[in-house]
Amino acid sequence: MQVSGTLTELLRSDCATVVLTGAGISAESGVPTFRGKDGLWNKFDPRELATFSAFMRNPKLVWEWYLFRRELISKVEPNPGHFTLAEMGEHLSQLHIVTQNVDNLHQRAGSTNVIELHGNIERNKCVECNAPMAEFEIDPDNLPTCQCGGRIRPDVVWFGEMLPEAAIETAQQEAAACKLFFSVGTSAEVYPAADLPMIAKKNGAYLVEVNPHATPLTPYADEVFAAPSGEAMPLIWHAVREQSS
Ligand code: BJW
Ligand code: ZN
Repeated sequence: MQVSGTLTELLRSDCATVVLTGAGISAESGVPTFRGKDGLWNKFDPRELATFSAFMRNPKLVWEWYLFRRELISKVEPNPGHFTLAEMGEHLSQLHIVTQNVDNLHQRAGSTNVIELHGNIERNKCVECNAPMAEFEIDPDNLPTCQCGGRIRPDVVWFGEMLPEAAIETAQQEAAACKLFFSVGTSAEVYPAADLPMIAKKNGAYLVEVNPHATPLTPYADEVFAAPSGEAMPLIWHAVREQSS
């Protein structure tokens, strides 16, 4: 794996940089991805688990699925991909992390100001009034309700639902304004997140993809690291730091 001079120069110039992450960045921590051979959607049907109508039809089933994943996520640790991004954030004044992940691992690695496009699995909210509910322990046989009477659901974005307005608007603005855009560990198949790299590219940004497998974005990338993010991100950052010293 080689890091180009263009990429190290861009990072050294402290230019506006956006990093879009997906499930692949957490794969090396032991969090399953969604698509592909070992992906969650290979074993579980998203129409029964990741839509609002599925939740209203069978809240117990959907909650059991989210409780299982909460438990799994609570037991894993951030990996070198997350830690490298956190370290980059300490040195680069205009680094923006935009994640599709709901697992909190960027924050646990030390990144601040992470834009969460698809919510956070640790939070709950009311289906009626959107009020947050802090209680973490949920009993699937005795599901809680809000003061308003609405059902409590995980605060994540399901298919067919709008993304949090401020999060997607800020991400789109940062994508349009950046000079360097990284797409890390995402299949780039789910919209509107999948538009962000192309927004950046159309506005002149240098597009870098980090993913062991090709995606619909690969032909448009200026530089591709066909490797796990836990290896590629430290390598890239090391090349920048080495040049600076
Ligand atoms: C590694 C690695 C390693 C492995 N290192 N890499 C326009 C066109 C077509 C369709 C639509 C459109 N606009 C909207 C839609 C509909 C839909 C959509 O995009 N569908 C597509 C599937 C076709 N989008 C929506 O419904 C969104 N809402 C919306 O647009 O509202 C407006 C609207 C409403 C109604 C109609 C029209 C418009 C909402 C999307 C919500 C997505 N929710 C989920 C679940 C979140 C909660 C939960 O966790 O349970 O979000 S689905 C799932 O996919 C999750 C992810 O965030 C998201 C993206 O997946 P991601 O992160 O890319 O993971 P994978 O598994 O796909 O890929 C992992 C990658 O990692 C792979 O490439 C590996 O190779 C790689 N990898 N190891 C680096 N070590
Ligand atoms: Zn309510």
